[in-house]
Amino acid sequence: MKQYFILTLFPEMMEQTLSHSIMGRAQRDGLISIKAVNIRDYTLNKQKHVDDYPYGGGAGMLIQGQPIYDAYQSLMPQAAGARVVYLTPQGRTFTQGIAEELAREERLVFLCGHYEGIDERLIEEIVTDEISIGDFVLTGGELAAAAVIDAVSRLTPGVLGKEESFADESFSDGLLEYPQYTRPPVFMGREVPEVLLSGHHENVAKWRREQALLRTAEKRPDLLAKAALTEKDRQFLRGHGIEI
Ligand code: 4G1
Repeated sequence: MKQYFILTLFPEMMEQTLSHSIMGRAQRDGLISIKAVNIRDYTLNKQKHVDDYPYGGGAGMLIQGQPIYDAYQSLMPQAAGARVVYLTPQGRTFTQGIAEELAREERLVFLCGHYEGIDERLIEEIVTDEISIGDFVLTGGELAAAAVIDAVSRLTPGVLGKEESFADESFSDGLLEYPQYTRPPVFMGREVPEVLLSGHHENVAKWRREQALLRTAEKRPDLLAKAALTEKDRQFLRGHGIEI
């Protein structure tokens, strides 16, 4: 059982977000568990404030160290020794490789910031990993934590069914998906590529590989540079004037 502990001001948001589809099934199947702790439950003032002004002035507020630290301590001894992942724009950018690294852990603690972030001393004291899901502005770290938990859970044995995990393998070679079609054979005057209707499995596989290569070269050349390509793939791309 993979255990996730989340320190957040919005525990219901985390529980709800992660209760659907594959994540919901994984929890019901006892493959993963999610315990979201409300940082606000650990405030010591009667107004239940968790934030305060930054020393030195400036815009916005910060979550104080004390309620986060006490919320973290409430997870002991269950989460003792677990890595503590702080979702923050200053972290290393999340990748499938980092998901694979985190999937090896039995227990993970996630810390979600709000307002302008959290007191630096709390980061120094408990955080082991700083991760960002990308360069844009969010209201809080919750959606970032949900994205990381989803990606890591999919790598946990049993979480995906046979079909689902087969479909996932395509990303592992680092290419984009080939174009896909379902019924009907003609939609809005557009036909499904003939090869897919031919029943010729070898030709279908070849077409799909080539489409994945062309599509990745066109839309995400950065991925192509890192992809696991065969000599045949390289030859095909060269034949299409794509140098790698
Ligand atoms: C400066 C984005 C601030 C945002 C520069 C991706 C963003 C956590 C993430 C911000 C957050 C940039 C993330 C910004 C995030 C404190 C609470 C930080 C929300 C907060 C590019 C607000 N991946 N953002 N600041 O968005 O937590 O993980």
